[in-house]
Amino acid sequence: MNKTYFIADLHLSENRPDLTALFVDFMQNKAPQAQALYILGDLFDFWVGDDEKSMVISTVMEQIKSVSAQGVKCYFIHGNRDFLVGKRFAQACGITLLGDYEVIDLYGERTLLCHGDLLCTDDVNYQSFRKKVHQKWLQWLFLRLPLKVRLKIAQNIRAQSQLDKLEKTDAIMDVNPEFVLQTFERFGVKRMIHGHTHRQNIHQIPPHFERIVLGDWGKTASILEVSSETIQFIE
Ligand code: LP5
Ligand code: MN
Repeated sequence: MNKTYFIADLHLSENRPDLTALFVDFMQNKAPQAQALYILGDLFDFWVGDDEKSMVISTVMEQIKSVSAQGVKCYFIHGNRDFLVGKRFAQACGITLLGDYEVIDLYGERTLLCHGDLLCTDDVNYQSFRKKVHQKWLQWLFLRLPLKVRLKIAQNIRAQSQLDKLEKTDAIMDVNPEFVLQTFERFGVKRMIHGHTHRQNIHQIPPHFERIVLGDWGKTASILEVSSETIQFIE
């Protein structure tokens, strides 16, 4: 079928079997109809290394493997929760890891894909945190810690992040409009698709830009379906 799916911010974890069930349903009943599936980050609630094993992780891997074996090209852009997803995971399930920004030809329209966290430039504390944890040497060291220690650190960061967010306004945690315009210009595109802010919407930005924001998953899924004729969210 001539369609492509985009999803992000599922935040899958052992604590939310309902979300894993939604994902399995999507992967079994919808995803196989597509040419390609793009997961734009935060598929997992957090990721501390490709060596972690859990029921959720093996379910997700099986689903991606099966969809990709049915001929659907699967792609992944790292989110702020799962930026440590690595080659071992990707190879094991047949998904291609993309860079932070990726321009694709989407039925004739050059389209920029990203997780969306980089667009939130007003959240200076987050951006400085991001710079630190994206240092290759720090990640190298972190990945060599015992799994238990890594999980503890991740839980501490999650807790601190949740506390910090209470002090931040919605505007600070949204994208910066000027930076968004600069990003359109920088990549020479008129359309971008991202997640992270969870504010599902299709924004038309004068003079001719379009910013499509994926929602997070909860009671229902947020799935963007694009074909040569239509762009729509399906549940
Ligand atoms: O994720 P979300 O939506 O709740 O909030 C994000 C920003 N927070 C984050 C942190 C992630 O939630 C947690 C990532 C876990 C990764 C696993 C392991 C990593 C190990 C690294 C090794 C190299 O991304 C939040 C944004 C929000 O989106 C909206 O955009 O505001 O940003 C923050 O809250 C960042 C804080 O402002 C700074 C965080 C400081 C953490 C300090 C660590 C102290 C813990 C002590 C550890 C022993
Ligand atoms: Mn995110």
